[in-house]
Amino acid sequence: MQATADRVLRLANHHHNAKAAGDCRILKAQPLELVRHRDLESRAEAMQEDGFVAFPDVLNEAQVRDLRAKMESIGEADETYYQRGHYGRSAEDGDAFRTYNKHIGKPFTLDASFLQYFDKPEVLEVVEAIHGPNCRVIGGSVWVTGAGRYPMGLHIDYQPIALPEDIALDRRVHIPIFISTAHYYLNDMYDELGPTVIVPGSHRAGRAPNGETSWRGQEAQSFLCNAGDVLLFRSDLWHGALPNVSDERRYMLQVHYGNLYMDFGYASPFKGHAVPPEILAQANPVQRRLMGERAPGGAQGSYIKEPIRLDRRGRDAKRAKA
Ligand SMILES: O=C(O)CCC(=O)C(=O)O
Repeated sequence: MQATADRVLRLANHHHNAKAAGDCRILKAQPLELVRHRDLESRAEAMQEDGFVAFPDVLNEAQVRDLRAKMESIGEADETYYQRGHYGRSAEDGDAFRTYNKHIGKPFTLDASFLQYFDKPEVLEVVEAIHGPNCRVIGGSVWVTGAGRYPMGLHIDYQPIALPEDIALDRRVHIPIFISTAHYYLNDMYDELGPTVIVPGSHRAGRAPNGETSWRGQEAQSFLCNAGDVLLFRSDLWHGALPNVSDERRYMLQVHYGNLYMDFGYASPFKGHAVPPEILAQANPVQRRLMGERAPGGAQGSYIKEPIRLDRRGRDAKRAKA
């Protein structure tokens, strides 16, 4: 382990996303200056230009409190989620220094109350604008990370088309956003709590980071926000997280969206995957569509320009009327 001027840590091994050269961990970052995009058009444009958009106050204080309590209550006993190793402590410090890491995938298969985060209107309208009206929820997670959580190296989540940088930068080249992730933050974020870091615009690198901490002079910056705010970012944006050097737990909910053809069926009860019927019964028509339900007789290719709205009987409302 070697620290460079206390800002970067280089590790021989890492556990996250082996393909993305995550052996370089950022320890300190300047805070990102947040631009408040207020309408759909500028938010959708920010996803193309900057690779992310922030949504302030998606959840109010009571909703933050409820979601945190829900995150605490699901899963196994608390003790199950401690793992060996603690950032900033060596093996000589002994077993007392373990790190809490509760990461539960697809929480909406465990509890119907997680469905409501699929279709928060201001977030979903941007998701539909970038992925198309027949987009899908393709996964998600509850993620609670305690003191001592290691920094997460810069990486990308998904980038199917690698390009030489000069081509990726060419404005005539338009790479679709295949996957995006919404992060719901449930703490007021500060540097010591291990915020997400991003390199604005780095989706135009055309490749994953390779041990770098910046791209074309743009350093990774920390996303500091208030509890209840949401960050939506595209899967080819370089991102990671600072270490948690506070004594608090960080609470975050992830919802992964994809365009129609990124629907691996792994969230979809309609493709043989396990969302229990009692949970499905509580999903509204939009949430069902986001999980892959197809309106009977409804087309669903990427040529569809507006979402198919289901009527109360689960039919394509437009066709049923016609
Ligand atoms: O924990 C974070 O803030 C970043 C999460 C992340 O990079 C990921 O899930 O790929």
